[in-house]
Amino acid sequence: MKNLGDKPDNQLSQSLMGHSLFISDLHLCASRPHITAAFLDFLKNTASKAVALYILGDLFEYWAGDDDIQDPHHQPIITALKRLSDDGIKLYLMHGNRDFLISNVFCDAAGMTLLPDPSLINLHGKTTLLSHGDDLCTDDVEYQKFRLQVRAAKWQEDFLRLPLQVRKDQIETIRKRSEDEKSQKSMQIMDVNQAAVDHVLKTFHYPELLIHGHTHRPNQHHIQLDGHNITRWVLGDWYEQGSYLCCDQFGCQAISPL
Ligand code: LP5
Ligand code: MN
Repeated sequence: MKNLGDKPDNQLSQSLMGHSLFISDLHLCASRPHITAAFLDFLKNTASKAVALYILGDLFEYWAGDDDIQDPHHQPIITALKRLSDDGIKLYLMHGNRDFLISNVFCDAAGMTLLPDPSLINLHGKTTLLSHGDDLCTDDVEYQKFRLQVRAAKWQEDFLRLPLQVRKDQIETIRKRSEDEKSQKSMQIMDVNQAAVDHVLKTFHYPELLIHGHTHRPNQHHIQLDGHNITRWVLGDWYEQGSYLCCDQFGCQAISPL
């Protein structure tokens, strides 16, 4: 597994040539086979023409551990990603709140490089900060408490020692609880907090672009911060149909539906 740092080093710099694609929140699962088919088609016919594909979290509905790699739903996805990687397309993966247990076994099999959240890159000449986006939802206090707990290395070590089926059963319980709690939360609470966005933009020295997913509210926001013009792109989910962001040296364009 290649695991890169959070500075815009040369390895992560895209040349001015070609274009890069960004997707997130596909939530792939066996019960939505048409979305898996749309993703496989996207890899074959769209991502194959790009220089790089960035998957900014929640590729899967959930990931219980890399020992689930042999699942019949996962295999064609891994094979298609590896084929693309072998063809020379750079594949980057960032953890989402549902698949943060993806580790090196998956990444090696799929030919992907795991990116930390957040990661700063040089995107065809533009400084660009990438994130899943859940860390920016600081008003969602209950979620942030949960996040802190399950992102701790010790917790993950203990969890991954449980048998796969026990892990899946526990995840089902959390998913139900999460759905119940989300129905009680306001849309505002589940969106990014502007102060958290400003803070990360300042920390990373005012990148020209911020690209993230998670909120499922695809949009383009123009931010003026301390005299800097910054664009925040929010990626769409793939619940009903696919969508992606395509960026080259001239700018970015949201494409939806596929
Ligand atoms: O994903 P989304 O957008 O639907 O909802 C998120 C937040 N919910 C989650 C939970 C996931 O959706 C489902 C679980 C993923 C599996 C991860 C694998 C490993 C974990 C295994 C745990 C046993 O992330 C939701 C946010 C929403 O985004 C918007 O930002 O609101 O957050 C919640 O609803 C969480 C609740 O507020 C708090 C849940 C507390 C559960 C406490 C259980 C204690 C036991 C846990 C064991 C450590
Ligand atoms: Mn998410």
